[in-house]
Amino acid sequence: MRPDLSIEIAGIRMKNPVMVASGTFGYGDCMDEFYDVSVLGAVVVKSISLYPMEGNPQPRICEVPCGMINSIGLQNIGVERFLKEKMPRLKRFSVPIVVSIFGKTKNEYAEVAKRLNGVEGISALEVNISCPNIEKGGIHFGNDPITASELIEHIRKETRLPLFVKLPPVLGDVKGFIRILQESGIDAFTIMNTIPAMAVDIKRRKPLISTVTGGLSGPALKPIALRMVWEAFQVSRLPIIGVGGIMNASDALEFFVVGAAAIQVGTANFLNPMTPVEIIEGIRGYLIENKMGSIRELVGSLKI
Ligand code: RRO
Repeated sequence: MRPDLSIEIAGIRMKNPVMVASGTFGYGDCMDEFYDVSVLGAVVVKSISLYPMEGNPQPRICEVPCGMINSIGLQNIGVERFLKEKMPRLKRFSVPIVVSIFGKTKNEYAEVAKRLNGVEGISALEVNISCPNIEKGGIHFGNDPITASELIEHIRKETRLPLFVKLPPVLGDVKGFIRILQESGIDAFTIMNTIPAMAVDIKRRKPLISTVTGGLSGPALKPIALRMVWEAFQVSRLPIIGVGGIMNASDALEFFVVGAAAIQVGTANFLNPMTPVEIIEGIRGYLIENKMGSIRELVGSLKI
């Protein structure tokens, strides 16, 4: 018998627990050249702000031995153009669309949420309180659980859509953060964003990206993200979406075992766009081999 890969998060039914992470799939414009996007559990689009943003100057991406560093700086077309130019095509994918939202202020986040509320084809919002590459907003809301909760309560007033919150990686007290934030009206945690990092060109003695520091992603993140998901799982009554350095099915399986209800594939999309599809097949194979009827049996099954 084929195992059941389907899950439900915040009332959203997904065929399987494999999503693509924000910023690694754009607005889905060219990914359907590689595969039928409707095989995915869900798509998270690049963070959208109230007004268009140009992003940071080049160079804004560099490779490092264990992954890559980016400083895109929230480049996006703004909520109005997103709705007019991108949503009509995205909703035809017949896959849940999660829109990542960003603001420089509480009111900006809330305004973006308001404009996305009730739009056909949008299943949830992922509140990005963890972008490491901007001077205002983003990470400044993610450093402390009280500030983050106030932001969520503000956004909650403007939308009936389920809210995922994407956390930063550097939290002193993960359990304390989760305990407070889960009372704010959110529906799921996305753990985690990139880690502030840098790289240097020693010939020129210059940073490899224009903003000096950026966000590290890729394989280096996996052990850190796993530990965060595991700690969050101990105290969370909400589902956890695990993300960080997932390059193959085996990486993804580790996240389910430590408590993730779903996962997101990020940097791996740049290396091999087929990764999410291969991961779905790999998870299915593992469940068959281990005689498990459902992915849900695996979640939080770590033996200590
Ligand atoms: O655009 C970015 O520079 C960016 C964002 Br919004 C984010 O959430 N995480 C990241 O590594 N880069």
